[in-house]
Parts: sequence; C-alpha cells; structure tokens
Amino acid sequence: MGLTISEKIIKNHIVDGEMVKGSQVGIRIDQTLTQDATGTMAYLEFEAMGVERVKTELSVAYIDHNTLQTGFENADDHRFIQSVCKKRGVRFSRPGNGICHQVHLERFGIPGKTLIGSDSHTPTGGGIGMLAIGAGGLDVAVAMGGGAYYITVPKTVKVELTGKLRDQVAAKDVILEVLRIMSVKGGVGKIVEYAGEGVKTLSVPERATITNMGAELGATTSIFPSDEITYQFLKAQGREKDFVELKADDDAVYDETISIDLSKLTPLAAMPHMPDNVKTVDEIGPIKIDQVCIGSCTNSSYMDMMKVANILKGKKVHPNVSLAIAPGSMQVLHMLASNGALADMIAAGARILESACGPCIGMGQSPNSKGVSLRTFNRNFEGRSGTADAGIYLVSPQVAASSAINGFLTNPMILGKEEPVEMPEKFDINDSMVLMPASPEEADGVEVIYGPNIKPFPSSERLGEIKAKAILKVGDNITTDHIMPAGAKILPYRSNIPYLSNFCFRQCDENFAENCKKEGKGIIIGGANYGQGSSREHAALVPLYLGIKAVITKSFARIHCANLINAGILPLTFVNADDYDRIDQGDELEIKDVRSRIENGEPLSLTNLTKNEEYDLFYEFSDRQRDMMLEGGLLNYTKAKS
Ligand code: MIC
Ligand code: SF4
Repeated sequence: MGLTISEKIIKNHIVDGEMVKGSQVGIRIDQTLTQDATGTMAYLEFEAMGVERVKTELSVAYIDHNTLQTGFENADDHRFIQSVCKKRGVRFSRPGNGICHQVHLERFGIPGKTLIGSDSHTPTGGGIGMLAIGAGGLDVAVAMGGGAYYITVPKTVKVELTGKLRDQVAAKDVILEVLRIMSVKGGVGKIVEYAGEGVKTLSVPERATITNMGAELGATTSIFPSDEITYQFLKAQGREKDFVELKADDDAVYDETISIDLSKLTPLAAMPHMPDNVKTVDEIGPIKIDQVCIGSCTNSSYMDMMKVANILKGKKVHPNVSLAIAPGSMQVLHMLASNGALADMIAAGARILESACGPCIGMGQSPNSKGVSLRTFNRNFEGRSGTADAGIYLVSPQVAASSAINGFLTNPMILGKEEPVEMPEKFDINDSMVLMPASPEEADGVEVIYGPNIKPFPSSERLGEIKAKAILKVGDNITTDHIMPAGAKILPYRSNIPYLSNFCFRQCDENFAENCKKEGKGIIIGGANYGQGSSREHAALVPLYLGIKAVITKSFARIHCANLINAGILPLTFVNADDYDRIDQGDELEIKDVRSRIENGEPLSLTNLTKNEEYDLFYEFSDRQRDMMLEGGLLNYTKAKS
C-alpha cells in the first residue's frame, strides 16, 4: 500500500510506537522554533530540565510577538531568551528580523524534515514540504533536549486542487474555502495534504498561506509536495542544497477527499468572530470599514506585499480608513525598500509597522469602538484585536488593499487584470539579524540573565483525589484566547503566571480567578472543540496555578489537550454529550477513585453531588500519557524518569 507525504515523513522519524492510525507514536524532531510569547516559558522549562545543549539539528528562537516594550518586562524576556540561546546552542532571531514562520520558511525550512514550534501556526513550514507541527512550550523544550515528540497518527485528508486562480483571487481564498467546507473543528486529528494539478500553479509563499491557516481547521498540520516550484524558491534563497523531492505515492490511501477547482473561486472573507464564518465578498456586500491591517504570518511575504503595493500605487487610502502594513521579515521589508514598492505604500498613506506580529496578537492598532477591520490575518476571535466590540473580517491582501482605497469591502476583481508579480530569482539574503550561539567551549562562561518579572512556573502535584466545584461552565469552540487572553496589556506578563492568573477567562466570567482563589480548586465544564486556537501553554499553566484539577468537555482541540496533560490537569470527555446540559456552574462534583482507575485503565465517572447523579466519562491515554498524568505532568514525569 502506498504512502502519503506525511506518512513517509512520520515513518522516517518514528522512534517509538507503530504507524497505526489513531495510536500514539514518538517522532524524532529535526528542528524547533519558539517565539517570545511562549518562548520565555519554554526556555525556563528547558533550563529546569538541566540539559547542557540542544540536541536538534537546528533550533531557532524568534522575537516577534512582544515587541511593543511598554515597560521593562518584554525587553527583559528578550534578554533572557538571548542569553539562554547563546549558552544552549540556539540561534536567536533578533526583534526586527521578522515573524517566526515567515523567516523560518525563507531561511531554515527543509522539505522532509520535522519541525515543532511553540506556536500554532508552525504548519506554515508545510508550504515547503516540512512536517511542521504546533506544540506547547514544554513539548518543544523536551524536543530541544533530544526527546521524541508524541502525536496520534492522524487521518489524512486530501485536498485535490485543479485549475488555476483567476486574477485578484488569492491563496487566502483557497484556505477560506477549505475552512468553509471543513469548519474550525473539521481538521482535528487529521493532516491535510494538498495534491492535484493545481498545486503546480501555486508559489511557495501561496502554499505557506494555505498551510498556515490549516491551524484554524484544528488540523495537526497541512503539507504540500516538494517539487520544482519548491526547488526554485530554495534556489532563490541560496539554499538549493536543501531541496529534496517529496510526493505521495500514486496508490496512497486517504481518509477523506475534498476537491477544489481553483478557477471557480472568488474573493472570500471570514466574518466576525470565527475563521470558518466564510462568505463571498459579494454576498457580504460593500460594508463600510474603519481599518485595514495587512501582514501576519499568513500574508506577509514579498509576493503578497508586491500585490498590495501594485494596488496602492498612485492611489490614496480612504480618509475614513486607517491602513497598517507589517511586512513579514527584514528580507521582505528590505526588498520593498530597494525596489520602490515601500515608497508607493507610504505615498498612498499606509502606516508602516515593524516586521512583527503586531496587531494580529493585539499589540497595538486596536480598532475604534464597534469598528470594522479587514485583516489579512488568520484569527478573528472576539476581543483578540483589543477592542471588545470590533468586527474583524479575514481577507486576502488584494481585498484588503482595494477596500482600503474605497473605504468599503471591495471585490478586487473589479480592478481587472492583476499586474504580474514575478517570483524573484534571488531574494535579498542577509542573516545578520540571526545571532549564532556560543561554541560549546565558550558556553560555560555565558550567564543566563533573569529579569524581575520572570517568575517560576507553577509546580503540579501527583494525581490524587478530585472533588471540587464546577467552577466554570462554558460553551462550544472556546479558544485559548478566551482562557488566557493576549494583547498589549497582558502579553508582557507571559513569564509571570501569578500576575497572568488575574486575567484568566475574564471574557467568560470576570470572577473566575477570584472564585478559584477562594475555593483553592475547581473543575471546568466545556463544550465541543475546547481550547482551539493558540498553542499557548499558559492556557493550561494558569488554570493549574488556580487549582483546576480536571477539564470535562464534549471534545478538545489537539494542542490544548496535550498542554493540559503536560501540566497535569485531567482532560476528560462526556460519554453522553447530553450530560453536559445536566451540570450547572457551582455544582459539587467528584471523580471517584480517579488515581487507581486511571492506573488500571478502568472507566471513570463523574458524581454530581449536588444533583445526586452520575455521568460516564471517557479518557484515552497512551501508556506514556497515563504515567505523565499520574506523576502530575510532563516535567515531573521527565524528572522521575531520569
Ligand atoms: C497566536 O496567533 O494566537 C499566537 C500568539 O501566535 C499563539 C502563540 C501565543 O499565544 O503566544 C499561537 O498561535 O500559538
Ligand atoms: Fe504572530 Fe499572528 Fe502569526 Fe500568531 S498568528 S504567529 S500572533 S502573526
């Protein structure tokens, strides 16, 4: 039986377990990446593991999220990360060098290799044929230390592409169409592989836009073949030696197939407040807009920026619209500056931001009250922009640029033919913003510098009795942004769990933290797809700090579920989804004999002491996960094993 692309890569990297769908395997990790918002914690965890030097082929730390530096906190975190990197053998991409996924694709991604990153959009690397997976910081720390990364062997969805995109229709429209078809939970437990004649018509940055936003499907990752187009991209980056061809076998078996004729797509938009709330731009109509933001790891490549510059050239941004543009990397920004495109953007009235995540994670550029903001980003969760009542629409660069000029949502097809943007034969290559680590001999003399805002992460206890209140009950599709919000006011405290805890679940229940502190413990009841979105392990570490013992839901998103286990919080699901309705916030709950039952692989049930009822619970742990749960999380487990 033939293999899919991802099956081939997994097979080449298995170090533990068998490649059987649905079972857990440990894979060897060739590369890791971190960003600063999750990285500070990941390096604190790495330091706690006591490993002298990273054991991967390549590990890179990027500073791209917390670049606002409104106080000393972010700069201290950057300095901490820089010092750990120097000592432990990690390359350090300085603030200003660009967004992790964009830079990694340009300078480091290699087809056929495995990459895990402490950021949910790590699958961007799938655009170049990597098996690139988003993970919690602790998983990344373990991989840096040479440990395997464990995944459940996923099902494979084949997206068969035919035809070619018409002018003014973009890769963003392809992934929005996939989201429309599959929804934000449609990818859970699956890898999405792109295939078919249409693949050849898409450049690497376009493919990367598509795999990037595969994160919004809840997929483990997404991947494109590595072909002639990949070779040309790597060659233009001066990295042709990294090329290997990768394709699925003709008789590969897929679990599902979706077909998309690229030539039939029209410009789409994801409406507030979910990335799968997709309609055509024409269906939504010419709504008035207040803001346009162009950039993020989804759409900030040189090609995207040139398309935007071509639309803006010689025009003016509408007086009622604020247009902000953040090119994705120093490479992109430098090339735009050299060829005059940056001047066209500035002349049109665009506000040029540094090459970083910026508004995508609420670091500045929050829209006005009830503002309508079009963004080329990947997430439009309620409140994420920093303005609670703003409406965020996710669109392509072409929709964004043409709308910025008109002042209303615009189908760029009215502009007619697109000015062609050629893939450069040679990108500007300048890696001076990536600092190399000290040699092993010099590393001894390097000191790790901690700032006063860096607090130790919470410790967890071995699994014991669980008897606590349903301290919070929430609905479906709760995101990690709900659990642990980001934004300019809170992000500087990513290395200070006690302070962060005050903001936990604020959007759902403003008394949550206070209630937890009063009770000292609690159980959270959730709906379907609980914990979707960001990989931030803070969404598990903060509840751990607040005494949460178990989270019981209809279903979980993959990364968050892994983060809960890593933190030693029990993730359980209802056997009968209807039992969710029987529990009220405040009910006294008990999971009887939880430790011995999990130890012996026996079923669990939840006793509702308030209502005098009993509900069956489901859990599925590999042996390793079971041992981790019993020890109280991955760090305790790793220590106990060594
Ligand atoms: C995001 O897009 O939500 C982030 C910010 O990049 C996160 C990581 C984080 O919360 O630090 C992600 O996607 O994992
Ligand atoms: Fe940064 Fe936004 Fe990409 Fe997350 S989604 S890595 S915040 S640009």
